[in-house]
Amino acid sequence: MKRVSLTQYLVEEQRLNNSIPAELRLLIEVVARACKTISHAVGKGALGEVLGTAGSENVQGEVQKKLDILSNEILLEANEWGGHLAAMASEEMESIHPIPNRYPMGEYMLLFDPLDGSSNIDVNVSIGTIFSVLKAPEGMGTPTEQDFLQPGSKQVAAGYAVYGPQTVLVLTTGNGVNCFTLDREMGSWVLTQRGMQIPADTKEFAINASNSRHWYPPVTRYVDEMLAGETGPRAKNFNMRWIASMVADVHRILNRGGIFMYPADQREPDKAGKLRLMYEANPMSFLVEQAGGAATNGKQRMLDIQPTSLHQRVAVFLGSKNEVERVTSYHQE
Ligand code: P6P
Repeated sequence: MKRVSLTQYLVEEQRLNNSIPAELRLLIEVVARACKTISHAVGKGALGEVLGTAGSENVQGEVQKKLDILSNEILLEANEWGGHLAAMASEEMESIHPIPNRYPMGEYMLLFDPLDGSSNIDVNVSIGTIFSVLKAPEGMGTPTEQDFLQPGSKQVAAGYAVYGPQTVLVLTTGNGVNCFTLDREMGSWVLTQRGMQIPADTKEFAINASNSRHWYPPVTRYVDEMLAGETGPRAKNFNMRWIASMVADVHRILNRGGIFMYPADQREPDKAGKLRLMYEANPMSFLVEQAGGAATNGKQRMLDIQPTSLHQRVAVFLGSKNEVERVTSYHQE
């Protein structure tokens, strides 16, 4: 098959769908280059003296790994000078990161979880980067947190990189989902899957079952029915996977279907689960919908949620459409 690079894909997409203005194309290529750099650092493992904790906590109160901070810095430095961004926001930073005055401001805003799945870093399990792109509001002055608080339906691009046996970049700009594999010898991203589609039905579910005693009844009912297998109300057997890296679980679902769940539970109802809306749930939900799947917080479509704060958490149900609709319907009863 003729190799199509990320650049060629983006140029052709712009020509065909006029959906990737030059500045957005530059942004995507800069983020992709930063993911290559992160992949290189991650790949060194213990040889790179980048494993272990950094002795600090992030805004979530989570212990930061050295690679969390390094990945965040790589993304900030890569994106500051290009003139395509007005500001950035990251899981690893309390407040937004405006573009320094010495650089021109652009019309896009980038949000990211620089290294998702941190608990897996030191044990060599796949981790990744998640990113989301919004347009800066018309007439915006100095960017504020409020300018970021747009529903996920306003995203103009979203993607993730998985640093695993292969390094892949999965991307949507609103015209389907495509996967690029890093050719490490050439240092280039090569298109390896066009138009990824999630089957509407599945036999695989992903949830951290150690939290089951804290779940609300709709989730307990939904999971118990699957555990009952072919003799139960679903009349089929299900399999379970939980990698504890959202990027890896979502990548599996984009490739072969499944449902990913991180529900709100009774320990901290106000926090509504663990995952963050702006730079985890929204970009993944955009990708999943573009691949024919569905994504809700158990009550409403994820991409319709009006954010109220930059680091707000949300319950997440995403993947095979028929399963997401079923578990969401249980929440309505
Ligand atoms: P738990 C990783 O820390 C993360 O944010 C997601 O990537 C992952 O799906 C989830 O948390 C894992 O959470 O509670 O199973 O460790």
